[in-house]
Amino acid sequence: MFRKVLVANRGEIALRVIRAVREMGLESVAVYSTADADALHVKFADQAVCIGPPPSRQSYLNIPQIISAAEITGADAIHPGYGFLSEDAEFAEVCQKCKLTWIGPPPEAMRLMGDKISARAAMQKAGVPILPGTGTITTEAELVEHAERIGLPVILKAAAGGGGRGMKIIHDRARLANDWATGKSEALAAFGNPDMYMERYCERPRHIEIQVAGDRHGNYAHRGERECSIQRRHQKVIEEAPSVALPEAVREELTAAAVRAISSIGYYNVGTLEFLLDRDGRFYFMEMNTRLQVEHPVTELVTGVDLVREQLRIAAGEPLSFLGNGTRKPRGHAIEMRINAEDPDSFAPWPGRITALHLPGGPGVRVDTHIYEGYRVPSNYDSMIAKVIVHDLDRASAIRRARRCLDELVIEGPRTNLPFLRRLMDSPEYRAADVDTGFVARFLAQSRS
Ligand code: MV4
Repeated sequence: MFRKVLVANRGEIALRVIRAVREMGLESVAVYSTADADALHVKFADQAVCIGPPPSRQSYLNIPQIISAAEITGADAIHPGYGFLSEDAEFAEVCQKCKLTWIGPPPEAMRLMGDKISARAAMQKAGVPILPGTGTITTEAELVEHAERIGLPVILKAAAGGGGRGMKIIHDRARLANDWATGKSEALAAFGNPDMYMERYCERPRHIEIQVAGDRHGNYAHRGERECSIQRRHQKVIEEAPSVALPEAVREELTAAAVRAISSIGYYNVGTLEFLLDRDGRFYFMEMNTRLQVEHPVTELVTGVDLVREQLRIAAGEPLSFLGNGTRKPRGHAIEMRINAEDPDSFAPWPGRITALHLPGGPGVRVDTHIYEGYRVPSNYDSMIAKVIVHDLDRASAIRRARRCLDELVIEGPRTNLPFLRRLMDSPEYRAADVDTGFVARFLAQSRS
């Protein structure tokens, strides 16, 4: 086991990782930008190193600065959290070259999954269902041929994209060439890679993801699904475990496919396979996230597994602490609500000082947050300032508990999405779990008309 872990992140996830590190009897090193000098992760860690000015490029994405911080403090492992450098295969390799244990998956698997075209090919090879689609489209003639073969509507996606960036949904043949051209230039600008591929467009799907983990001894396991259909512009707002939309037979197939997928690529550490679940209960691989996810706590609450501790154990060469697949049923129901400092109507970020704070508590309540009274939410980073996660016997009681927490939570200073969360949770569609990836957009359109 390594002895000192540098946490290359900020905010609530830096705290989450530092907590696991401390519980395992290890030392922690925080890194921070000058905008985060007053941040809790700096105070919680055993040591802290300033790595640069507020812009992420110059601090939390600055590989040489982070490696130097590890060397100066004698850290022997790096945990990247989520976002920032967490899916950067090159960073993982640099860590390894510098004799720092990378607390994450094999860089080759990160690269394979980072390219959505090679990811599709790998999944097909592993016998995981994918939607009818293509590789990189090279000519306009090819573009039209593929669209005719697959049938409209189709979706064009950037090979280097992910998380919904650079997608074009095409219902009309006349738009194909134009949207492809625009897509390519947007992809080139955003990712430095213009490659686009096509898939059949799946209408009103649910977004279901499977938590997986592998160790360095060839053990592979899943820890069930999360229902993540409640998103706004590809940002998840509410996540749950388990999904109430998944018939047991489909759950069995889906989790088995996810375990097949990671065993076929020799994946280790934790990861998530994202699937689209269509209206007929068929599922298709969408993408794999080779990192810990924001919504990991809902899985922790229904499985009792500490996923960050698991990551540290796996990176240290220890076997998975949970073997077997689906042998233990999820216990109860968990719901996570993301609290953002933003205008509740326009969703524009709303940085500023927290002047009053009261966090919810009581049975079955977990709050993962880095904010405190007097803390100033900087404008340089993500607007998510807290996650309220509840656990109860079943979905109906978990919703009541979640709703009670929203009433207890007081954040003064910046405006937050609390009013939006309350309205969402009070909607009949949410109550009935009658949701798909278009739910939030329809809900907003309706409440505005
Ligand atoms: C799709 C899709 C339907 N059909 N692909 C969105 C994020 C990225 N992971 C891929 N995404 C999707 N890919 C096919 N072939 C639907 C989504 C999707 C989505 C699309 C529009 C609006 C919201 C969405 C939320 C989740 C997934």
